[in-house]
Amino acid sequence: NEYTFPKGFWWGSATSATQIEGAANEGGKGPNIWDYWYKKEPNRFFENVGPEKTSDFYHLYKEDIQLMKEIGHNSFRMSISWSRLIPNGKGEVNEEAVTFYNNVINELIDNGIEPFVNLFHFDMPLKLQQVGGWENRDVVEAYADYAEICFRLFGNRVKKWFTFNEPIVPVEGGYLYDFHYPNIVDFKKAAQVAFHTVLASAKAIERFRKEKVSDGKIGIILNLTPSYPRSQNPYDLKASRIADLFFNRSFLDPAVLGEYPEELIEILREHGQLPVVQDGDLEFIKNHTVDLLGVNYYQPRRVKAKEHLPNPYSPFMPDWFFDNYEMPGRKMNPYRGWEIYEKGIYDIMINLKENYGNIESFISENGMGVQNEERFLKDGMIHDDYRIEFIKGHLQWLHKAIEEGANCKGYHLWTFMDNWSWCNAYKNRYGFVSVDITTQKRSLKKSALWFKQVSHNNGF
Ligand code: BGP
Repeated sequence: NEYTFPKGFWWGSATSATQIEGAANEGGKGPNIWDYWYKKEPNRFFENVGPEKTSDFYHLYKEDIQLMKEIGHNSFRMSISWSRLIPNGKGEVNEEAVTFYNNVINELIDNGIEPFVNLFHFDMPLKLQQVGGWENRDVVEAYADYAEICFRLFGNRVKKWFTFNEPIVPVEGGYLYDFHYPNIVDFKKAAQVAFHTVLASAKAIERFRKEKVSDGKIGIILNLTPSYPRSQNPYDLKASRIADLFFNRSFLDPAVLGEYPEELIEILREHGQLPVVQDGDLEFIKNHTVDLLGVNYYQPRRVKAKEHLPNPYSPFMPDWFFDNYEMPGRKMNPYRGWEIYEKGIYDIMINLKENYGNIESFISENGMGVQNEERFLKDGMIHDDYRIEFIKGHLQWLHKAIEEGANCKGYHLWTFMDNWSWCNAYKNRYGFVSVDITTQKRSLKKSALWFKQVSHNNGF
């Protein structure tokens, strides 16, 4: 090997319940916001493909776990669908769901694959959204109860838990930029929702530790988008620092350090945008930080100082403080449109090492979405050499960070198999395994065979 990773490195992939399970109206599952929104507006982004069937993991999980094993997974991230387990969000537990998740967890373990279980991946139970979702503090308590139920049911076998995946995305999508339900644009509500999810994560951690789920660990998964200024001039630097405060540190600091950055609080105070916080909340957050951090990394954020002052009568937005900057010559994913910047993964890891106590971490998502991937089909296999190059490029930088002391324990690709996604149905394909959505036939892509070798050799 030219690049060998630390012994026991976690090789695998990530998924989420709504995106892979299907069976949305089966097995006693209650609706979540995605089932509801799709039904209400099937043409919004969904192109008439909803989450009701997706890749049918609910029925095909055994076959899928065999494929995971075949391609060298030693770990796999899934999420529990809150509204499958507890159809109304609180109250009665659905026994069919308990059986399903027990079966999946046992099947993974029996095949030598460690389950990493996430409690919330964008999928608010509809009943709870109807009372305000994360805007409503009661939902924080309902979530803590749900978390505790999961720890009690599955904690004897699941040793890696995550309170949230990308909690900032429902804030941005649902309350700022109009791409998640309830598609409201209101910064003050966004700040409240963000605060309540940070608090909810801390409450789940409290329940976890009270439960003493043996030697398990609990973490959070954050999408970190390193913020790079156009230049070193003080205006660009400030713009970049503020973007970092809004989009990274608003969750990273309270989750890992237990404290919000002072400068962020000052900005919100100055503009009258602070959320409602009860006595004791900040101390509670301080006392319930994570053991483990999952990092989802797709692309950086490039930022420059504002060219025009924002209109003070327009609604307050993070974008008052910076403009996005398209760096000339940046490398783009030609099949989807996101920037590819492999070194970002290194910068994130070094930042965690230097400023976040070198917390135990892993890459919990990284991946390359490709539209119309069938065009790379040759002899029955998708030859996704671009994905192999993408993964390699990121792993090389990750390796360098580890050599320099970063405490990174693994790499999970987004995603195991092609699946339904929030705002593009089946358009962007990311999987190691391709899925024909009419027949549900699975086929390994070339990257899956390559990854099998990487996992087998613990490097490449
Ligand atoms: C992450 C989410 C995933 C997944 C991925 C790809 O932000 O955690 O759920 O969807 O992005 O994004 P997309 O499907 O929009 O291309």
